[in-house]
Amino acid sequence: MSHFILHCDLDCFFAAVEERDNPIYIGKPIVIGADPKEGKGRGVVSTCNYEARKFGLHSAMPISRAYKRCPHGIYLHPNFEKYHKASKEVMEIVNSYSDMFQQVSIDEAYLDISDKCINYKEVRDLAEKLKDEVQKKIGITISIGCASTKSIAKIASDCNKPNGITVVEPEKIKFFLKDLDITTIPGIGKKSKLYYNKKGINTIGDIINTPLHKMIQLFGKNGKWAWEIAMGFDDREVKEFDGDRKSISKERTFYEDTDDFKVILTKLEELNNKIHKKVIKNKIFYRTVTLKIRLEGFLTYTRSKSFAHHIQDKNKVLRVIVDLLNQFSIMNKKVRLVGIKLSNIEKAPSAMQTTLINYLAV
Ligand code: TTP
Ligand code: MG
Repeated sequence: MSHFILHCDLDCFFAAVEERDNPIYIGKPIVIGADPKEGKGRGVVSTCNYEARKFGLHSAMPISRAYKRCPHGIYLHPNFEKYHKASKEVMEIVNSYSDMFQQVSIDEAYLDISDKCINYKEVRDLAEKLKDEVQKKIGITISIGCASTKSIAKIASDCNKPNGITVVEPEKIKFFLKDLDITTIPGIGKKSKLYYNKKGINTIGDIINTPLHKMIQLFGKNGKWAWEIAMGFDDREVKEFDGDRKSISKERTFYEDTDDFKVILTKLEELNNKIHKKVIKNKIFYRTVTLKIRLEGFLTYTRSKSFAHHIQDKNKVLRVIVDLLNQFSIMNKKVRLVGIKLSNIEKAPSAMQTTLINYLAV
């Protein structure tokens, strides 16, 4: 059976929700993020609309730099409640097109529609219908990539943004990929790009023309992954929780760096609650808890603690997090990001046995 996979990604998501709710913003540069304080603000841009992108603005750019480039923009504080509601509504629609659904972030999801379509014409029609339904019911646009693998679908969804559908049939994968910059491969960022470029690899076509053993010799594991993606090899399935996953984590950047312990702890509690919703839904047990902290200036630290046995206990995790946070000397620096990771994970039922053994051993 052919595989038909969609990758759906909302267009400038937070900004799109703001435009939807305030039509007077349409056509003007909208920037969501920290308060720019006329160029003196700290923190970063969460996202911006296409008008703002024309001035070179993008996600994660310091808000002070954004303000210098675009002082006449409309700067808005993020309204997460609103974005989460919109995300949930969109994801419900996406999920209604297939049960094989995997949400991977607030604004992107994969959908396996292999049993719903028999050819790429039908795949395109389904994607069109889905896109129209989201636009009509939620009032924001979505871009969709359609292909036989997750990685090609993801790369494709970015090719016709905003509000576009890109279908890449299996026999056209190499043609589609060959001129794209290597950073379109998820996992090759700005830093790796420099390294790849030094070795003469600029486009995905250059990877296609390099034998696998050479890619491994030059770039190790990352090279092998990049080569497989370039060749269109990717057998990862669309599933809500990948059983092969080694960890589950969540992190957040503060809109303004903070040294307020209460604010930091509240954010960690929020992250812990979110992780545990997933943990419970997917019957995950874990042994190790890691706290991640990034200070202003981008120094990042992690501290971990492991339990003797697998557990699934939100309160225990929070206690560990508080302990780890207390051990942490932040040297009068402000905190930019916090994260929690649960690792050494196991899925029920074998994990259930472990806890049963623990229970009996008590
Ligand atoms: P993205 O899908 O990366 O960006 P986007 O939807 O704004 O724009 P595009 O049209 O290119 O897809 O991220 C989704 C949302 O996540 C984004 O609207 C805001 C938030 N976000 C941040 O808060 N910080 C970040 O650094 C990034 C990349 C995203
Ligand atoms: Mg998006």
